[in-house]
Amino acid sequence: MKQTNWYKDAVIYQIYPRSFCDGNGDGLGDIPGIISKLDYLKDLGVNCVWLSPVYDSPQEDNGYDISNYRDIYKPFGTLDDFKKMLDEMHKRGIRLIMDLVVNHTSSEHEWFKSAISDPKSPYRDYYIIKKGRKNGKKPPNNWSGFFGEKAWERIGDSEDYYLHLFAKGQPDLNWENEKVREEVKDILRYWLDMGVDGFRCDVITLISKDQRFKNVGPTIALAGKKYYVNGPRLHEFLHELYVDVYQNYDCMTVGETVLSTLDDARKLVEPERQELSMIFNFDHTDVDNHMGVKYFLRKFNVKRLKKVVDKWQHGLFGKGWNSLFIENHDQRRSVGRFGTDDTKYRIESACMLGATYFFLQGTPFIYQGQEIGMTNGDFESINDVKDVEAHNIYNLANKVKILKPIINKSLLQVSRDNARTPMQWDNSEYAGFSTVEPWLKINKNKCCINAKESIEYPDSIYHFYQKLIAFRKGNEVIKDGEYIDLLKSNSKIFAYKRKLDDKEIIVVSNFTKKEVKLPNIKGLDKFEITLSNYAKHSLVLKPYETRVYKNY
Ligand code: TEU
Repeated sequence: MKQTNWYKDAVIYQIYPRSFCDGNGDGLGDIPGIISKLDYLKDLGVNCVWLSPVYDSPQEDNGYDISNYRDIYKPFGTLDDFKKMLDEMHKRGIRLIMDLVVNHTSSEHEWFKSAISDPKSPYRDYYIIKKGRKNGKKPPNNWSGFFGEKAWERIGDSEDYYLHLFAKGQPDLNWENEKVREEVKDILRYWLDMGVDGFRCDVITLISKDQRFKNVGPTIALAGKKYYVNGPRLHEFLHELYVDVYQNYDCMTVGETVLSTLDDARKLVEPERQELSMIFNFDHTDVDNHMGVKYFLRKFNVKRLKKVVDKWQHGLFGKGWNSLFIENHDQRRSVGRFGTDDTKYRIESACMLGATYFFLQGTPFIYQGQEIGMTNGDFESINDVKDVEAHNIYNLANKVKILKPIINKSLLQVSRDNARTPMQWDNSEYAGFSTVEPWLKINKNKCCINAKESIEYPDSIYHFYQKLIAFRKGNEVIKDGEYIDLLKSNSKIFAYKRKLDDKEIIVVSNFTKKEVKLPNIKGLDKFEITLSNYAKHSLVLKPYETRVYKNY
């Protein structure tokens, strides 16, 4: 089937189902809730949704632990609800991409239950099960995983262990086994045949493990990553999925590629290699931490951000396609981050960040609530957060003395639950999200930060996002133009140009809460301002002011 590359013209809205809208009054978001908000998404202007997992799951990691890939988690609805949602989205010109979580399953999946209960099970080899060292007293090697735990769990009192790079309830699949790959292809076809338009591929760069399962020397975190990130057969496995499945549908894939470098990314997205349509790189989410560890917070500096953006914009130009995002369900909220302010200048800040990333080359993603400037959760203690990652790290910090003060200080601030508080639809008791107490604490600021208010107020962040989306639509300069950083060494302003033949767009953003003199940008007097978060403009940029100029 002809691939139309529709994703290059998409603006994708991410829905985290348990926190979006509760349609049946049980405190948990669900599919009927999503259906009731589709007109809201259409009015915003997005034309694609990425839906975080809705499959059957014990929810140890909020659905990223799947126990049945062909059914829906009951509290979220039924398959019929899902089909209705898909149909209603398509009717509104909105495509749907699903989350594909196939590095691991849930430990409640039938395959895993069979694999561990019977050493002769045909499913034993679906997982990575190895004999421990010292007659089973020590795990097969010293690898550790993403949630601050050892990567191996002993199977009962046997000598065997299974590998889990995330929580214990998320055993890694053995992609060396051809049967596993065939199962994955069948799952893909099942959803594509139902009409879904593509997949966001969870931790896809972890699927191939170095089969020597070697020990590694001391490391701060993620011991063994050189053996399990971008493993030896990664590209071969992805190409196989493309050839056997993706190329038969007009679909797209976006890989979540933690720890990938630009060189890795090129290999993943160069169209002629036939692997993925695009990837999420996380370099910009690491500009405010040390050594890529989010708990080791570091003061933000816009020059570092510009450097990362420049690298990726040039690095993939003409070679592959970028994804653009500032939030997702694993990141804390963007407003209040990246040098911005989530109190006095919340609206200015949110609009400025929006304009700065929206006109880069690539497909923009908006995470639910970002379009109304939702802020981090107002958590007071670890008891307010539910995320398995936060609790595992908290327990680890309590065991490791030197980590304790660092983690205690940053845990609530960087917890993934900051992005997972219920969507604030209005000012009612449960924020219009539910009619009962929700699964996670609603932020008190629902009183003034909510979708209803944002829709009513003409100068809101929501209406600014509508304009960002409308301006991007069909704009060839934004889609295909080259990227030029205009003020590389300026430590307050992010300014870039997009250029296609003689058509040019310039974005100028003040990343500080102070007024800053507009620097001299050659030829700017011939441009006109087409979008801004301030009504009046002078030779001084106001706090968090952003201006989008064009010369045509
Ligand atoms: O995330 C992968 C991942 O690397 C994150 O766990 C990341 O390390 C962490 O959030 C940083 O704080 C994906 C999903 O997006 C995440 O929600 C899942 O928990 C994880 O995979 C396991 O499926």
